Amino acid sequence: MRMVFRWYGEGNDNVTLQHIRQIPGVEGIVWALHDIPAGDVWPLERIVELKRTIDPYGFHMEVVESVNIHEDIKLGRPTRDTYIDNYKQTIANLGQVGVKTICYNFMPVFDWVRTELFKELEDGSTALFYEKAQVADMDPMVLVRKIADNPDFTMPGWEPERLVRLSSLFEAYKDVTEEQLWSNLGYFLEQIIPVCEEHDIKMAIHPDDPPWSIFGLPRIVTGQANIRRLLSLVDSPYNGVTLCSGSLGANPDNDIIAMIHEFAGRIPFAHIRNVRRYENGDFIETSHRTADGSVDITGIVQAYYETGFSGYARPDHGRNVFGEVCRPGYGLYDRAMGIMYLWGLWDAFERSG
Ligand code: DNO
Repeated sequence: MRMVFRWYGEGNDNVTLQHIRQIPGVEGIVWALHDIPAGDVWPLERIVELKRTIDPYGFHMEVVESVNIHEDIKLGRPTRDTYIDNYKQTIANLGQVGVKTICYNFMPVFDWVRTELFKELEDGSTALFYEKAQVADMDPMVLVRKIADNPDFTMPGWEPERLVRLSSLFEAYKDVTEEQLWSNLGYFLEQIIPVCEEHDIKMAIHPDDPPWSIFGLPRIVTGQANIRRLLSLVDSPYNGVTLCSGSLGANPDNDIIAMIHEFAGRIPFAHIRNVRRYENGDFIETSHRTADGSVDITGIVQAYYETGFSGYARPDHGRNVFGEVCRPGYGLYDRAMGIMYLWGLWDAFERSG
């Protein structure tokens, strides 16, 4: 297990590289050029500039999260070929600074969705919360109007470019079935994976979060059978998955430990975090500790240990604790505690063989 830590970049993140360096066992920074719109090439100069910032702290930058996919690729529009060519160029540029894994997702329109950013837990800390009924009852067009009336309206994880022309996007997806989305994903991967092989960079798709359809949009990376299908679209070790225990864990039917065993060798990147599920389908993010949520983090780390996992891992969303001022889910303190828990489990499994 090679521990890495997500950082949004200077001026974009209150967490500093100096502080990240003080968390035991972190070897690399998970990064992205967050201001480059999906579909554009990531310029080599910008990548090298960031490398110069990170290098002095002794971190590698082998993991990128995310190079986002232009909606035209997901929609299978004729213009997709231009955006796929740009993606290939970005892969080549990333290869030049030693990137080994690209995390991405194939969720139409939205990335991760929550209904509350600072929901209070019983100990007074706050965490990201998802109220199922609120999203289920929300008319996407009401959402579109809300955004149009308030240009600053946003939700965590929503990349600004996805909000542009939201209503036309909903319109465009109206007739896109899950099968079409699968076929568009297959088309993309067939073109990208040979380029990844050439540059020794693994693609690692992130599961849909939450792992079910929202706002009537198709979502296809939601569970074990779907991930199996995804991996068979192009049967190469370069076509892999970011196994996110928090995203998949929102659905009680997902057996993450079974997935780690089945997909061993095809998981270049692990996101490890806990969620507490409620009977009505709501969920809240908790500390990483097994006892605090519904996901068996102990069993998950054990499964990684038993399958000889040598990929990258990062703690995922933390709670907001100790009054820290930070991006929701991405504070220093709770993610640092999460890392120590993960290492504690790992070291104990290693000791007992
Ligand atoms: C949330 C993240 C996701 C993830 C993307 C990958 O915190 O796990 O936003 O970065 O879905 O493309």
